Amino acid sequence: MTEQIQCRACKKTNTYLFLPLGDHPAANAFLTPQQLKQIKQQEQQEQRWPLDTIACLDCGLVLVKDQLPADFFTEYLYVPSGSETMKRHFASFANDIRSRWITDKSDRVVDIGCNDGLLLKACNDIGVATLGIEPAANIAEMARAKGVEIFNEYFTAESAQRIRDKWGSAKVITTTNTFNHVDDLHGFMRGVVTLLADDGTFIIEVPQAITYVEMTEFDTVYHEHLSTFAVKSLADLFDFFDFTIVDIQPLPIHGGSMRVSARRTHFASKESSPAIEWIERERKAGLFDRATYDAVAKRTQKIRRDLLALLANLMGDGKKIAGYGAPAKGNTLLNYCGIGPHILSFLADRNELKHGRYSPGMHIPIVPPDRIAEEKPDYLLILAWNFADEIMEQQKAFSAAGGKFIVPIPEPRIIG
Ligand code: JHZ
Repeated sequence: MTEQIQCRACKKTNTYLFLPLGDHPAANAFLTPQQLKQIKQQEQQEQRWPLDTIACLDCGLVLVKDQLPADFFTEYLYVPSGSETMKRHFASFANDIRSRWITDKSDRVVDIGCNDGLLLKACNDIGVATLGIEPAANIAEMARAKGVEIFNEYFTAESAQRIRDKWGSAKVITTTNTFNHVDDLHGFMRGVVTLLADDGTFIIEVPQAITYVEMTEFDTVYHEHLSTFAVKSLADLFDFFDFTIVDIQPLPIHGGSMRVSARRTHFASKESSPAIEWIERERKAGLFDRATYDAVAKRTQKIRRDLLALLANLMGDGKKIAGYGAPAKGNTLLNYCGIGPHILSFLADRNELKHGRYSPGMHIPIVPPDRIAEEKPDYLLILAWNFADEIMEQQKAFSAAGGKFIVPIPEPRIIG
């Protein structure tokens, strides 16, 4: 199982294909009833691509090589606003930006991949000027409805110049959970170099490779999530552009993320960069060793075996099981484990954009959470396990009535 490809962060070719998860459809391609009918009539499956998880043994980037065709999504169904955790997270991030990096009333924060504008609305509310960059038309409209100014195109080295010509340079560029969707990281960084003010700060939030490894978060990899970053991957990438990491904050969201701030090296000191200590931690955690990834692959296979055995036992006892959450990562897990509507009668999710649709590949119906009280399943498999606490808190009535939860990651367990 070796395949040498070039790492999209450090550009080296010391890569190791350690976890082939099989052929998967696009994780966010929830099917409409018409699309599902068409697939069934033609006795076809939706389009699939190999989901091969690869590690760069030089910088610790965990990456997927195969990608969806350009412009695959004309509309995007993920919005962060359905979660109270995310609302609190972005409100606190907005305050952090204002207190640490904004020095003048005219300073502007540009958020690349601003989705429905949750972060920028929080910035606007505390008097910080903003601009959102969002190529997906449907969610760009949601951001506009919150009063956020939007540039409705992809961010590239070329569009960065047009943005700068129209709005001026950015004092802060943020990008939360977008960097991990970008194939051409070097092109993206050229855009950052063009748009960022000389004394500006570039802040990204991304899932961390170290928690991917330690918690066996195999499901967070899908064709849109092309990269899970180590601090070393970012430090190596920024080095090409003469940027230095000046701050790293670990974040609990999305199962373990980090907020990394970088500035032009002449505004920062390489010698005192927090990256040095973090990279040492990553080395100790085995992020640059083949054996670490062999162990992740083994633990992933064990999760599949244990979860399927647990669900089979419950069904054998006549228990009714449904899923809670229809996150993208849930579709990696469902397709990898082969868990379909014969096991989970529905997936309850608060995101209205997903209601009435079917999960890609496994074709489980997505319904509003009210259905839990109507159908009274005995168990809820929490696919959005990164929000398990918030979800269990909301579903107190379900547990009070005797319902139990199954959390699949880092190993399947029953709660309640
Ligand atoms: P959630 C997304 O991944 C998509 P996903 C994207 N690819 C990305 O980069 C990562 O985030 C970081 C629902 N829910 O956020 C809402 C409830 O129903 O873990 C969501 O559909 N009730 C852009 O899709 C899903 O669960 C609730 O109370 O894996 C959570 O999806 C809560 C809290 C959530 O991300």
